[in-house]
Amino acid sequence: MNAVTEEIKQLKKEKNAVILAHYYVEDAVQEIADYIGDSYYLSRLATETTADVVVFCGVGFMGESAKVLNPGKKVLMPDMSADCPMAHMADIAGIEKLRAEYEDLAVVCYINSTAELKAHADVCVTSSNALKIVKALPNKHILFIPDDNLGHFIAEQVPEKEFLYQNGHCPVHKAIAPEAVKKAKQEHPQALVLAHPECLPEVSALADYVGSTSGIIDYATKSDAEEFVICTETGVFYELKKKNPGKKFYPASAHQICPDMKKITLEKVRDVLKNESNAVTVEKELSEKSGRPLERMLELAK
Ligand code: CIZ
Ligand code: SF4
Repeated sequence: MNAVTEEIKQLKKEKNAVILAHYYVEDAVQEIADYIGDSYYLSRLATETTADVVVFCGVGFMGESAKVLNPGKKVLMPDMSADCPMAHMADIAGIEKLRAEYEDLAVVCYINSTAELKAHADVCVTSSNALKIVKALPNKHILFIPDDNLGHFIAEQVPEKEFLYQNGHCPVHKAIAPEAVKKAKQEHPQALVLAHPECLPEVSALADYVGSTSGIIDYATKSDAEEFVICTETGVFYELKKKNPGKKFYPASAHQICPDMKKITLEKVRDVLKNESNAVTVEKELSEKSGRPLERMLELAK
């Protein structure tokens, strides 16, 4: 065990802290985490933990959601500049304009968004429960923010509703080109293609399975297949390989790396634990307003 890891272990005990890591962070950070998962699972975990301090190894919107769901907990972010560009990709004035135009509009906000955007939404969704929730809404018009690609993926399965978008996207998933996926399929003809719905519709159309990061890991683990082409951030390879040492995993392209997730290092985890710095704060009114669509999500997803 290296010195930094040893220090983190000590500090964790001293401060009664828990370390949560997203699937997309560096392997070394996933290795020292108490729990690894997707953003929603980790935010919920923060509610259940008896720890006094939660270190959230992920990007800004994740720490923010964890804080909104657990206002009494101290949530620390190893790097405050680790931010998801997609989480900001919607325009509040535009949302309000559309509300005035369409009387029955429902604003559906992917959980991968800032608290400010959530505060302007009617309901939040994750990639796993979006279909169920959109179907359960009485509204015909759905403004899906901020991720167009997830929106399109859901819209295809609910043809009776009309979807509107605001051009948001994840640059990492969007950069996975359908041509690269086709090439990877040719190179590995036995492999199944597993994709995240943040990918372009042309990529999802080529996939054998489309689902959340946890969905992809479960699918590969339960499958009889031996080889897989993975269309999401390559951080998931850590858990995929751990759960499936005998199986082979290939990225569809060389660029499936989220630069913001990779800002989290062991040294930064140690420093925030030591100094109890980088605590997430969400102002009370914003916390209440963004908490409402999250609660509605939990209600509708039951
Ligand atoms: O693209 C991301 O950042 C994802 C899939 C996050 C999450 O866990 O929902
Ligand atoms: Fe944001 Fe995409 Fe990075 Fe996820 S992978 S944090 S959606 S930029």
